[in-house]
Amino acid sequence: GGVAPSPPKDLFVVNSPNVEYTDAEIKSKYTYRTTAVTKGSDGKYVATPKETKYDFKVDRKVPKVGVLLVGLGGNNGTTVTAGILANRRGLSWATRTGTQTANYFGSVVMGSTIKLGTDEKTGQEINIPFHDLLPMVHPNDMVIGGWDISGLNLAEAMDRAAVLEPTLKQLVHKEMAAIKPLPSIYYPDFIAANQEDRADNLIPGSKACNEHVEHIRKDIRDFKAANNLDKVIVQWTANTERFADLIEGVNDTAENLLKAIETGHEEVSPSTVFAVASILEGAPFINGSPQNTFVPGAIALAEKHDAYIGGDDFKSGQTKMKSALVDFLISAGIKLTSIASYNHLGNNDGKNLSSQRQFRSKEISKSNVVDDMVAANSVLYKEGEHPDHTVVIKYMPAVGDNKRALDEYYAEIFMGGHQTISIFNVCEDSLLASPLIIDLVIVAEMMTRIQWKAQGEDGKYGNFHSVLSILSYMLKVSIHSSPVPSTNSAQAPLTPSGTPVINALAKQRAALTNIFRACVGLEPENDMTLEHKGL
Ligand code: NAI
Ligand code: DG6
Repeated sequence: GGVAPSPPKDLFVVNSPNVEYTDAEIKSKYTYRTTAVTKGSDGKYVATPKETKYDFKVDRKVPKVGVLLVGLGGNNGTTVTAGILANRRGLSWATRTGTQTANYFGSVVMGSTIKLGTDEKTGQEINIPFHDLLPMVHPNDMVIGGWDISGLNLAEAMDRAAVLEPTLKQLVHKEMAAIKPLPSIYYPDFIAANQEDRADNLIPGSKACNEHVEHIRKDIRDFKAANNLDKVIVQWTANTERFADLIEGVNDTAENLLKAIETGHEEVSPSTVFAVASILEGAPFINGSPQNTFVPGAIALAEKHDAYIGGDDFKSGQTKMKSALVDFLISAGIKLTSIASYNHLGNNDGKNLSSQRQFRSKEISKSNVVDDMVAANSVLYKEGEHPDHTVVIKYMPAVGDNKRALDEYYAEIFMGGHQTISIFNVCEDSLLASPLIIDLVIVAEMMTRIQWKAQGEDGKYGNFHSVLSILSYMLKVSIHSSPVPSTNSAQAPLTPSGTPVINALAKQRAALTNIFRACVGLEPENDMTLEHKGL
């Protein structure tokens, strides 16, 4: 299926000697300004402004892109597919409150704007759709497919998900019914036992093996050929798995991981098999669930093959609010002392998470999202001091996909006073996650078409690092290259190797917009507005 990609439209050009447009490329010369800090023998910091000059190169040809979702028949899989179909056809449907038209609300790429600059005459801000900053893929042009251990076609699966309005479901029924998920791999120990009754669409075998990797690689190739695609992106939106034990000699290096797959080691999860297959096939792989799919060996394999990976766990509601609110509180000089995060939901995700080991994966990813903001403020927090933080998830079938998240933020204010902020966040979980799935595809794909190098170096342009940390705005936990292996399965996400983790939402968005701006030779967005503060 699918339609031919839309031709790129340039909403703006950059008028600068540092930017060159050719039919095939946009090239920019960019000066990256940072501050290098050293500590003198007298204990004083010395801050030195530093400039590094880079050349960026963007491939302007928007490719025809296919998206393969693992877990296509789930709530997210069916919702994002129906949403794209509805947008592609410009559908409107009747609801209790009136006519609703398809949109991409909740997608940072499709729904938000960036400041291009200020109007020379009026001094007013000129804002443009984020999507127009670079020649990005349009979601309407994406071809969707994927795997599921449940064999329902997508019309039946969409009914089971109980997310979308019946009037909309009717309009997309025919196209949805024509999509049937490919059989998938199922290693029962990795997801909750309560999922067993939907596992009826399986590739034979219940542990990792080379045949499974090869089967999935062939699925990717076949999908690409059948739909005449330039590129395929694979995303895990299947059930949350338990953490895999990190074991030396098994999943610590690329070679050991491949050997562990070959010998059928029981600590290789289905999601890791999908990641390995995608890496070997050169298809970017994104993990939308919290488990440690990217064991050290998988990251090393991606680095070895110059393949792109991103993860972990879609950051859709409670955690997105948290990474904005905690940043606000601590940046405002307010001492946050505890966060109590409770939620209940009644969809299949909630059912799977009612099992302790799968809940533990989610608890870890939901908990480690404020550390950087706390560590950055030595005025409020002593070394090692941390707010209390607890995460509770309960399965409540009656509320379905309509997740309720209750958060209490308790903080110390001036002179021993206290502030309590209580948030009650109600949302259709899959309607929040679907636009993130789209953003992850668009941004990951865009990153495959950007190359860069330090100026003055004779060397060739290079790719961004395999681990696409730029995706972290959409994801809860950043994965890191070269992590330290451990044998403890209930650990925090992979240990960093010197790459600073940024959880603060505004900083993550700034990284996304400013890296894209650099590609067209524009300075980072700044809000100094000196032009309006004149003498
Ligand atoms: P879901 O349970 O409705 O869908 C998951 C699908 O994966 C099911 O259809 C299941 O049959 C399938 N599946 C399980 N194991 C599989 C395998 N090995 N291969 C292929 N398919 C497999 O869950 P939902 O709501 O769509 O969420 C999907 C994932 O995304 C969950 O892990 C959830 O925790 C995560 N997530 C969801 C967010 C949201 O807002 N909806 C946000 C953050 C993460
Ligand atoms: C309830 O915690 C179920 C989870 O799957 C979440 O809905 C999902 O991880 C979204 O997380 P958050 O914290 O961004 O709302």
